[in-house]
Amino acid sequence: MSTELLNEKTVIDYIAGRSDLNAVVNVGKTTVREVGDGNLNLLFLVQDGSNGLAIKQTLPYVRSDHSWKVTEDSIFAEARGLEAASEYAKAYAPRYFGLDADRRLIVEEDLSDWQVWRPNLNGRRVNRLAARDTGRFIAEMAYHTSYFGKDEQEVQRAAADSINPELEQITEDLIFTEPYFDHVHNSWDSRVDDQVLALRDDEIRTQAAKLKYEFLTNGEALLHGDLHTNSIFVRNQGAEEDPLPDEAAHVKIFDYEFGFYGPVAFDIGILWGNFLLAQAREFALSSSDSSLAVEEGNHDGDFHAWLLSLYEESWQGFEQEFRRLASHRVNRIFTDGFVDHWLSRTLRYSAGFAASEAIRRTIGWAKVSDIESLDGKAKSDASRFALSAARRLLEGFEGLDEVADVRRLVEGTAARLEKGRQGNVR
Ligand code: SR1
Ligand code: MG
Repeated sequence: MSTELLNEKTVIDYIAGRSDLNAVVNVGKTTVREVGDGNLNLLFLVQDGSNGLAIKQTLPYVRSDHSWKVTEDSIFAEARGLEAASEYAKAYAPRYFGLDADRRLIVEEDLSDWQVWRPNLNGRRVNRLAARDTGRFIAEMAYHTSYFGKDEQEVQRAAADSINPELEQITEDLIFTEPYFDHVHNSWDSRVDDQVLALRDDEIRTQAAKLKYEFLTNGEALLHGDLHTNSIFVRNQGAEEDPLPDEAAHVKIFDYEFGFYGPVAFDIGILWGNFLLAQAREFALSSSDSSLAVEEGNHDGDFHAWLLSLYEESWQGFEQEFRRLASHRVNRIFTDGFVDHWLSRTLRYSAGFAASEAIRRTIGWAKVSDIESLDGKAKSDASRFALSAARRLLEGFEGLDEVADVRRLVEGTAARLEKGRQGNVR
């Protein structure tokens, strides 16, 4: 039986009944808004003018398709992720007020003075050091929940406690299978038919299968599991003469319900896939015949260059932090050479997972506003860019040597498609 869902009125009664929460917000003065735009949850923001709380409750169905039933137990993954992030990557996590297992909800800090990253990217706003700090977040979680930072039995117990099979199944289907077949969840602009149909090919499926198998079998660390740019809050940068200090946290990571023990590269790859989607939008908007104007006050060239730098910035944030942490490793057989090997392998799979994410967000279920908010030719240009770069990453991820290769591949895609704007170049 499903849990009783809260609404904007009953959420106040709920807080009134919990002394730990009504000590934070004054229930006599609160306003409540349901602001969830994820697929699987309600999200209530409760504010009293000075303080706020966010209450996230799982839905028993997909918000946009109530006939698609989903377990409400993903709230336990959410709670595990929030708990781990609060312990290991505190600067980058919302303050966590705990799980109510019976009501299938968690309570966390209200971060409405931060901004969700994707709309900022869509609006061509630069968020300095957000990529670095997301990389650092991934490194903290990777080190502290894996065999690098814990002993073997601890990791194996934590992995067993973190299974999340129903939500993993969603990822397995939506990311790693459906886009490569004819499936009712798929849709796309008919101008990229050629690219979509070209994905239904055994060599491409073999590459997708390698990534799916890695996702299924490499349970090395507790992942976020859905680290796209709508799962990341970024911070107002302040005036140019008064920027956030470099050492302040520039991101807060939320929405942990897809978490499980999987490959660290999956979190990096989902992030990179979304950078690629932002680049696809940028490519479409930079077209001379685009009717969509660049937002006033933004330097197009600066934004473009910054966007291209995000793969390196996030990887360097990740690698530097991981190497710093991994200088103290629990497993003494893990030599420096092994750390180098692990990082190289993680880099390659990150590029592969980036391709999987970009493809599914372009043609599969659960699309993104980077492309969906475009119309006509701009939308098909963005789709073509995303599919073209992703295909090259999918074909070549195993041969990448360094993170700059990812940027070069994206730049090469832009140059190639620019030449063939009028043609049908893949
Ligand atoms: C049914 S949930 C669909 C998608 O939304 C989330 O963002 C995940 O990426 C999932 O695949
Ligand atoms: Mg989510």
